[in-house]
Amino acid sequence: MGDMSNIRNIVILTGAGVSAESGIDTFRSAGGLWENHRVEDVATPEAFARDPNLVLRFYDARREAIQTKAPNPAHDALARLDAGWNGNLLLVTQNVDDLHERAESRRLLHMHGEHLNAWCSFCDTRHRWRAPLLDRPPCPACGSRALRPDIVWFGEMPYRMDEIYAALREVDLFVSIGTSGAVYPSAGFAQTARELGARTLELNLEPSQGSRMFHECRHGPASEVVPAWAEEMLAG
Ligand code: BV8
Repeated sequence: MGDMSNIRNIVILTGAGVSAESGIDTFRSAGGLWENHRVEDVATPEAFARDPNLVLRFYDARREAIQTKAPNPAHDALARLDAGWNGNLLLVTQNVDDLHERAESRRLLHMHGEHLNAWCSFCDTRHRWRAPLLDRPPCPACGSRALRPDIVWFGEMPYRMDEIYAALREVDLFVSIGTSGAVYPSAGFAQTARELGARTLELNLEPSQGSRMFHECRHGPASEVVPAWAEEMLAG
């Protein structure tokens, strides 16, 4: 990892690979298919407008499934690092499961939304939601039947981008964990960090589409490579 003494501000980006060993399917290992639909064809506002029941069934199934899963050693190691790191640390996850929260990461944001939230497209309120949305339950705030998954679909603006870029401007070490580097703008963060002079590290099962952007890559299952890296950082 080279000279780590001057690392103070860390930004970590996680993707589906950090949840894979918890039993949550990644997008592209399963060929990105769900009932013969590509995720890019279901996770869009157009798909929701065209066939809302198909999209709601897709998200109801995944919302239910994540509630049967548990954090793995990678989530736990990231939470330990969050608790023990004296500098700035921001965990930006692309994942819409709640495993980082359940591992007790605190300095965390979901740039692509959360399965366990419902968003009312009529009154723009968000509600913690564990049940299905297929039967179009009424919004707790306005009573309309306009609840949708609180998920950033393709073509929609990811959440809290201003906070992410503010953190990237100060970053000393950018770490990408368990993501294929297939989707933007998240896939561009490593280049942004590198251009700003930060060190960049990839922890992934295998080389990603963006591996060449990283000063260092460590390949292996997240449950092994992430705890090893987190302990190294905490050992200073
Ligand atoms: C936007 C929520 C603009 C949905 C998601 C052409 C060129 C470039 C870009 C585009 C283009 N056409 C369109 C775009 C933009 C588009 C995009 O990038 N498309 C891609 C497909 C080309 N992006 C968008 O639309 C974004 N919005 O650009 O808005 C805009 C501007 C102004 C105003 C308004 C709008 C929005 C993107 C967000 C989409 N939503 N998720 C849901 O979850 O249902 S994306 C979804 O896929 C995930 O959230 C994640 O972000 C993304 C990538 O998935 P990964 O997490 O990386 O998972 P993947 O399966 O791909 O990889 C897993 C990795 O883990 C692998 O590398 C594997 O090796 C590794 N792994 C597996 N097991 C393990 C492991 N690693 C360690 N241990 C293991 N055990």
